[in-house]
Amino acid sequence: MISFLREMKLSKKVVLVGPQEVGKSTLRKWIFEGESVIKLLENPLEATFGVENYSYNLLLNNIGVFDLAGQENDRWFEENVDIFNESDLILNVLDARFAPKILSDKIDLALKVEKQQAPKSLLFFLIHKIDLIDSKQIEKIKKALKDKNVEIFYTSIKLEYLHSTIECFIEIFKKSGFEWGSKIDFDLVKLNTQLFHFLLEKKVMSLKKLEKHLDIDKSTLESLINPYAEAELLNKQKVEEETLVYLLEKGEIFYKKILKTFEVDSKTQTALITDEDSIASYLYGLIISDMHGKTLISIETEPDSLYKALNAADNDQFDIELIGMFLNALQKFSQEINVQNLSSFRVQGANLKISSISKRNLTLTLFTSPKMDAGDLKEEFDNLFNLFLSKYEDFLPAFHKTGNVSPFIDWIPEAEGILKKIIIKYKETKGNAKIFDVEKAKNMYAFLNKVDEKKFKLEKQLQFRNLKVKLLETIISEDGSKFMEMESEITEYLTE
Ligand SMILES: Nc1nc2c(ncn2[C@@H]2O[C@H](COP(=O)(O)OP(=O)(O)OP(=O)(O)O)[C@@H](O)[C@H]2O)c(=O)[nH]1
Ligand SMILES: [Mg+2]
Repeated sequence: MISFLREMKLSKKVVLVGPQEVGKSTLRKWIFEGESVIKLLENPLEATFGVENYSYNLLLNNIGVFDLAGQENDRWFEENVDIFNESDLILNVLDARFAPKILSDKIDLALKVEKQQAPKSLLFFLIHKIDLIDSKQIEKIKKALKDKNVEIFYTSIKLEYLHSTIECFIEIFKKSGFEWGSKIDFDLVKLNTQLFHFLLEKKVMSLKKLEKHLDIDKSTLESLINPYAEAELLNKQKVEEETLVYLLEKGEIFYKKILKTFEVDSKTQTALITDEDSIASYLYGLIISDMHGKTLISIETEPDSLYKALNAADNDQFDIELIGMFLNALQKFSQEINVQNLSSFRVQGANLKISSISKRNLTLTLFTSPKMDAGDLKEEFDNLFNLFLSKYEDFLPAFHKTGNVSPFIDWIPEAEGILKKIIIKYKETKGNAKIFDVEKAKNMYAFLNKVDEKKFKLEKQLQFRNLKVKLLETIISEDGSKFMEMESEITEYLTE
């Protein structure tokens, strides 16, 4: 199941299509391999034959790129339309010098084929080589295409256009959800909340209807529902030919409380934490729970900090147990969830971040303020979790049998001390690093592209290209700390 989801979500199919010599392979080489644009313009690539497949890793995504031959463009849109099947992203590259009418026809044809073959795919058009036309012609094209319901980017790899072309690709990748894994979590959280939402609204739904409404297949739906059924939050019942699903009272309470729990608006929340720079203003606390959602231990960074943060929305019967259960249901789908932003819970005013790590059937869940990026401290929290696991190694089997959590309480003072140290260190190193200057990074990326790599030895050329691809990744993911790490290395090239 997990590998299925990984495959489904993390491996993306990208198709580059368009007439011959429009610049498809050039764009691929530049974006995914970091090849110098100067070189690509001076020494053109050979024409592509048939389809060339490449596999790239951008951020956490494994991206399969299908670079299609322009010579066979008619074939891709007529006989061999299957090439588009299951695409996540289709980039249709067109030459800016084409007459508006030709551009318009090509767009219509691509839209038609996409609708038939890959309705779930994103389709973007790149009107490329705009360096070869003047601004009047661009305006003409824009005017001619203004009624098309499509997204069009105007690009060129000539230096003076590079900055805006980079912007285009960042937007394309962001829109395509090529992120560092948060996409998978977003979908999972949404799936779980939608399930409850539909059941609450409709009272009873058949498996078939749920499949359709949630837009997932049968086995995914089963894996989604079964943990909740086991926990007696919902029930499945076979009636004649159909299996009906409905929420049990416990499930209804569970969902309503979860929603309420996350309805923490920013005003209430900041009011909770009096000292803006206190440990609890970064990390409210953590809980460790088992695969059934039972809490082994919860640790707060200040008295009641976690309780207050979770309980701000006048939810007096708050039960920490519920959170673990919900998160553990999500865990059935992914080894490590990282719910970046709780707006994905379809709850307004959410102002709380949750990240989890799973090990040996247990889950450690962190509750942080939005100003903190728990991802930066992954290693530290990993170590903390390992410490817990080794400390209680002998006791865990007994816990699984009896559910007795009392021995874990002894660990609280030590864990609190470690959490304090982690946050103090985070605050120190964070400094100005957290403010990620996207503009600066983009400018650097544009500058790097101007560096004539021919002056480097081959080995250094490769390092340099790699650096460019990495920099693009940090820009897309807005990863400030990674950028800081790379900054001096980049500056070295810029001053050389
Ligand atoms: N002026 C200009 N030329 C470009 C630009 N991008 C690519 N080229 C040139 O366009 C030519 C064709 O590039 P390719 O990437 O091989 O084109 P393709 O679309 O892959 O062509 P096929 O493989 O035949 O389908 C090369 O000479 C590139 O240097 C650009 O932005 N401006
Ligand atoms: Mg090509």
